Amino acid sequence: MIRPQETSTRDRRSLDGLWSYTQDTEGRAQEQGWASAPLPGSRPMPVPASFNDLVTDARTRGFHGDMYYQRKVRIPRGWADQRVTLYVESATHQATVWVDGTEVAQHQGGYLPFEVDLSGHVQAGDEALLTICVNNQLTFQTIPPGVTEESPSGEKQQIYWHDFYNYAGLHRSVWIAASPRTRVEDVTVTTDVDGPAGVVGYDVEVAGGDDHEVRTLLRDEDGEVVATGTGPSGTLRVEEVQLWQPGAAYLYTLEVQVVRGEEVVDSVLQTVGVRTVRVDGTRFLINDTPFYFTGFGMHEDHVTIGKAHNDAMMVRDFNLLRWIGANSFRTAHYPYSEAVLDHADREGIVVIDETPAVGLNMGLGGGIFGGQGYKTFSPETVNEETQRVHAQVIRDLVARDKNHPSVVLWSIANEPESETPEAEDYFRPLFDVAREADPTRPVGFVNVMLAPHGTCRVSQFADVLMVNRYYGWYVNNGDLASAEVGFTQELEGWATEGKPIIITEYGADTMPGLHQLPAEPWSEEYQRDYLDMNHRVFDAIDAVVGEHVWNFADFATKPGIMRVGGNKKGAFTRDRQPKAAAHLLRQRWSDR
Ligand code: BDP
Repeated sequence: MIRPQETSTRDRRSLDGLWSYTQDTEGRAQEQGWASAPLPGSRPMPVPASFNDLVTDARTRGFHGDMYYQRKVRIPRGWADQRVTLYVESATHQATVWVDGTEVAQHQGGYLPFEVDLSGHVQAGDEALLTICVNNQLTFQTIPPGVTEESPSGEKQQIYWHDFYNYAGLHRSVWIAASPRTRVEDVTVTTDVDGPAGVVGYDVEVAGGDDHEVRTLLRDEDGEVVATGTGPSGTLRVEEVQLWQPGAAYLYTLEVQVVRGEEVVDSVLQTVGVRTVRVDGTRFLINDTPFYFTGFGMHEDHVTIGKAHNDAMMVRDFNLLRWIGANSFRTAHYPYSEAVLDHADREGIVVIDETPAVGLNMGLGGGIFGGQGYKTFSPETVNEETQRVHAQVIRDLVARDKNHPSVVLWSIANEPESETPEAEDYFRPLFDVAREADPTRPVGFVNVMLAPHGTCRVSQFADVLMVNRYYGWYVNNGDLASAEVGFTQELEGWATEGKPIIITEYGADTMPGLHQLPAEPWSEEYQRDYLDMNHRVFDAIDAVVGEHVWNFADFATKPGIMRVGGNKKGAFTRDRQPKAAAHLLRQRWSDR
């Protein structure tokens, strides 16, 4: 599918704003026909937003189940004879959609978009009642997984094994869009470099008719056409190409036209950054130049709006990345808004793109996340059906993000159980799925400290070793000298694998404003000393090609004895002001 866009043949309307919203606390929505009439007892709910932090009572905030969003939609009169679709960028985690009471779609997975063909359900010029039921429950067959348990007081509790609050709602924009019936349905772009020339490969899928041809035009940033092509697939050669480089983005625009004679039936625009990505031994090469990742694991997480996308917050975050000298980030632990990847493309920020497969590790329960006593992989827990859903999420992620030059590496899971034969069996085929979906980018997953070098059975499948390590925090807390010895030893082990290593997480919880000399855990001084120690370890090992501090900013988690108002490992506070460590990072990264 093609994201809604405005071109000479396409149009779109944002449905962002206030919707009506009701939680189905008693499970009566179906029998009472909520999808075909105004919602009972509704309250206004902004889209995009997480619902959780907008409300003031604990029960509503922590609700897990079906919640209904509703609004009226006027289909523009000019859209007659067009294919009218609904595009939902994110409904966390499941959605059912009705138009005037008729069910038109269901979708699984909270962080990737879906499109609904509304043909036959709406009329140009008319108004329709749009209802979306969003369900935020996690099960062993969802990605990420979770389970519902009954608490001693008889309340249902949502348990999950990931360390961020299970925000839910319509987190990103919702659109209605018009496109021609004979239309571009998908575009895949690949890029290569041949001396001073760039080679742009394209593959176009057309739907809704055969009596047409495909034409492509590639324009530079000044709008000059630099190459043209015909046919649904081919290559365009750009002499004296301007490469997309980390920190120096250059974006061409590919126009894909479906033509009948001289008539342009459909026109779609796709930005293109010409760059190559390759792993060579222990080096990670972008445009055949060794690249060292500096930056963060981030979260889509903000005060009040929770996991919603917001352009102002995004621009602030990217300005901070630039200020601190970061060249990259990982979309921990789920695909981010498409707007964020567009911005990374424009800003020349490199992205490790991660699926929402986080928390497939019951071994991490140990008091941090609750939910103890489960086996990770078993017929009753993470099983073949989960693996099928996981495979689909990988395909959907690649389908959505394949054309972003900023994305250089796929992470198919964060910290899963990886030291057991069951894990090996579960992950082997998923790496194949990723490589089949995208043969052009390296694939990896993020290894957890519970599966140190020599015990992990999944890293054999990865092109790049991504490891999260907390020497000096979760182990050797307060004893940085021992942490340095332990971490060095382990990394020396990983370095013998002959693959590039990215430290995808290292960090120490820090209360902003807490100062202690000599430094002790939780103080701003300790966070600095901790980072310094880690950097000494990385600098001594050639195979280390990147460092992503955990986390960019403090973020919300569910309550727990390890969390004080959320996770405090941010280099920035949750309202995006620097802790002392941010200045240290700025010095280190700006000097590189
Ligand atoms: C790792 C997880 C990350 C957590 C972090 C932490 O990948 O999501 O937030 O540790 O404990 O286990 O701070």
